[in-house]
Amino acid sequence: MSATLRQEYDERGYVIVRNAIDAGLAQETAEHVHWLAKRHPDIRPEKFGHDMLVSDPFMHRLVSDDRLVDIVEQFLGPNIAMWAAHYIAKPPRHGQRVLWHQDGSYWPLEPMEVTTIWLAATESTRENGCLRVLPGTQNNRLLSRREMVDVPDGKNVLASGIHPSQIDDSHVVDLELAPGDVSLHNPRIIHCSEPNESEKWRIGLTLRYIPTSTRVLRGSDRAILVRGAPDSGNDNQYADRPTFDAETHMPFQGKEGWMPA
Ligand SMILES: O=C(O)CCC(=O)C(=O)O
Repeated sequence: MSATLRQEYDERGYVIVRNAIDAGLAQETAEHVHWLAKRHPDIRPEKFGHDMLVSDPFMHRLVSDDRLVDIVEQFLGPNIAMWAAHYIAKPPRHGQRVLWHQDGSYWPLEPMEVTTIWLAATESTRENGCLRVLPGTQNNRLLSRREMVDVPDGKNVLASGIHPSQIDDSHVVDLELAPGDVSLHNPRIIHCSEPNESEKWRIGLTLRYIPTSTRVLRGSDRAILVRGAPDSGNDNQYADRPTFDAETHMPFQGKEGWMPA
């Protein structure tokens, strides 16, 4: 384990890993969003969530990529599942904002042992609404949903957030990333992102990795086992390995490995 990576993550609540995956795979990830957008014109691309992705061979291929799993193994140990994937893909000019929040406020996990990988499929900059974090707030108490405010105005990816009066953003950090870079963040760190009013897409993929010993309290959730074994101490559910089908899935490099033998 890179001691610096862990130290930075523990001190600041986030860390950036440059070139975590190659440009070709980042490009395929962006293409996946455009492919999904054609199939689901009724769903905003900031909301391409886990249910749409959990049986998709490209998503299984991506989240199981050794380069990503090797990173999270340093935080989570040898038995790892990816419990929730979500594309937050902000289209040019009218991409939605994400209000200030702590991820753990929303999650049915016990204990809250989880590391997010935020994967940049395109450039993610201040201009197009990159992720913004408040370093050090990973040491704050996790707020409950009742302590947050609802903002159901249709302009936000999440319809709730921490009340602005509770936010001191004087030390905010913009996590500007290039395609293929990732950032990792702690489930307690306070973070947000601004709308995308630029001419460019901002495509990010959030991947929530857990040790298989973390109990998923919502029985309907299916995680993707990416390394090691399930834990006998819980009955977490796992998705089957999907089979590539040209009618229903986006073609991708290596799809042959996902076809029947
Ligand atoms: O992608 C974004 O803009 C926000 C991501 C986020 O809130 C998260 O990863 O929890």
